[in-house]
Amino acid sequence: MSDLTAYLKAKQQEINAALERFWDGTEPFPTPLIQAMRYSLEAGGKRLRPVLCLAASEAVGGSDADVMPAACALELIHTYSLIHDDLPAMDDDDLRRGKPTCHKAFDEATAILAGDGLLTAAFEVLASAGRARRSDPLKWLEVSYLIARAAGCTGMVQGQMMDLSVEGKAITLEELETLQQLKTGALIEISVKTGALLGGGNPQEVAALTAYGRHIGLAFQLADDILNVEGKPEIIGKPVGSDQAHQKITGPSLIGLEQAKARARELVDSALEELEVFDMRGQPLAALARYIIERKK
Ligand code: GRG
Repeated sequence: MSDLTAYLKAKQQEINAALERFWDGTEPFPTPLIQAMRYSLEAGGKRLRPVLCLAASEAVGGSDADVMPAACALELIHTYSLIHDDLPAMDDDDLRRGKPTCHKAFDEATAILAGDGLLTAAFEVLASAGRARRSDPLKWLEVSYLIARAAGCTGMVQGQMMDLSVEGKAITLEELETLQQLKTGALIEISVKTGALLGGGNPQEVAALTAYGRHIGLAFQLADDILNVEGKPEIIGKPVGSDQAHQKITGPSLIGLEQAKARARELVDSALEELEVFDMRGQPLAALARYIIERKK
């Protein structure tokens, strides 16, 4: 795990430096909107999605620079989704990443707009990469399309809607996994896939890494649900037990804690099998897959 800790730290620093450059273009507007966007983006997230994007590029022999705009776009989208998810109309949470949620630190209207600003910024970053000198615009067009499909009404936003609409209803494990694949898994899967594509992976490599991403996406949500049962609030940065209090259907509530853990392990094993063709270059992805279910926050 200590190797992974060093790897994560190095990649997080690189990603944070790249994200920092986005604000240069906003200098004429030092408003509460920009402050709220920065507040949430810089609140101490793990940067898991961009790290996965970079690690997938590495696995196929690409560089971090090849994929960095996509990595940044994924974190911008992820942060927007958390701000909106915390709003009173959705989960109504007061704490995120150990700090007051965006609408608590600012106000509701500013938080809605900060989310809108971050989502739009993601596609600005992708389009900027496509129009930069020496870039292949079609490659960035394809990646923008794939990310839009994974984030919007055919992916994460659809999953969030399904999550709201099943409240209080009985659903099967299969239905729960479909919902969770969209809500959380789609963005994780596309993080890995875009890394593989932009890093120059061949079709077989892209397919294997996409399957890896799908497995760890589901495992990640299960791990999150498990942490909501037995995590430590001081480490997670928010209270635990909220799923049970809201009678939310989760892996642990549907099949029990031990079965949910076993399912998460099974998913990670399937993800690891997809990495067998990647030799040493797939090691960071293997460590990340294990980390997803071993993490404490
Ligand atoms: C509001 C459109 C819209 C979508 C929200 C992803 C999501 C959909 C809501 C988040 C709800 C939630 C807590 C889901 C569990 C999985 C998850 C996304 C956890 C947070 O991601 P981490 O652990 O967060 O990567 P950090 O803070 O490390 O970036």
